[in-house]
Amino acid sequence: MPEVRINLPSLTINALLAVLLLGACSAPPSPIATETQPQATLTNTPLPSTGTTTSPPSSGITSTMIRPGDGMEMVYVPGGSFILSERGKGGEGAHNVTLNNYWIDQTEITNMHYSQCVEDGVCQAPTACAWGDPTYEDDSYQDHPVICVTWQMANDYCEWAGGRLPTEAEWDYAARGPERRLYPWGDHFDAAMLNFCDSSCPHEDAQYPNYNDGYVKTSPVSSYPNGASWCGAMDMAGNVWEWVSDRYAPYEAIDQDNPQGPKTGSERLIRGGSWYDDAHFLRSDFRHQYNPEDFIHLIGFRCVVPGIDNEQ
Ligand SMILES: [Ca+2]
Ligand SMILES: [Ca+2]
Repeated sequence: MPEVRINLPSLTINALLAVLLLGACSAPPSPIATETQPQATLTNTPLPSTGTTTSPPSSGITSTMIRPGDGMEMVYVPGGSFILSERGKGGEGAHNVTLNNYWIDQTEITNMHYSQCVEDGVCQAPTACAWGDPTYEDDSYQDHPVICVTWQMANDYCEWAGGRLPTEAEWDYAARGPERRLYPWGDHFDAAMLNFCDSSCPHEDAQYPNYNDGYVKTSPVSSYPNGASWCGAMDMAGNVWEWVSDRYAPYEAIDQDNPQGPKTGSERLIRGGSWYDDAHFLRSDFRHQYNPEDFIHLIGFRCVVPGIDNEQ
């Protein structure tokens, strides 16, 4: 796997300042953002969707920004303190976590996004899959999440794009918010909010024989705008599982600032469930450890960029 060595940090911060704009993301997310923004994320020549610009102190839960490296639209997550625990509210290992501000990708990384990194000679093309079939070379799947990527392939992409994989805590907070929701939209499963294991699902234990969500496998990203999380992130439940940066270990009941996860361990974490999963695995607090060298048709990823205002 080639190392990613490009001088993005200083370039990225300046460039991000240049393209900062107020978007239509809100809590609950405005449908305007989902109607107007996804196309912008699929172009190789990303431009702000409005002419409105502002300075970093105005960044808030309603802000969006285009990442220059790959054209991905990101949503702003204001830092905060919250409780993490193994399951639900007040489970094992409950501890307080405090995060700085950050931006998280509005959608999973698509085949179109990923192809830019492959064409740059940095990323490995996901043309093989240990389980399932890759969609990377199928033009009709350009706006679907990239799949069949190992943890390292995901990590390489995010570094190439000028970001990094989210920590588990960052992913969790973007999905569940300060209210600590059990799903991005609330505390109860709602089949209308996501691409999950519906009536067309090939899983032998499919539990929803009478509900059709419209997709047998992956769906184009942002297909369920009503299922957006509090900060406007799409498909945090379902479509594909998402690699996060942390190695797996049970939570310890020790308060932490910007936790990075264990320093050792053979497994990494995936979060959010997929088109192959039911409500149990799709809960936003479900932690699933996985072999980081596996590349299957259920796992993709998204990236984050630290908030500029953290440095002021
Ligand atoms: Ca489905
Ligand atoms: Ca997902």
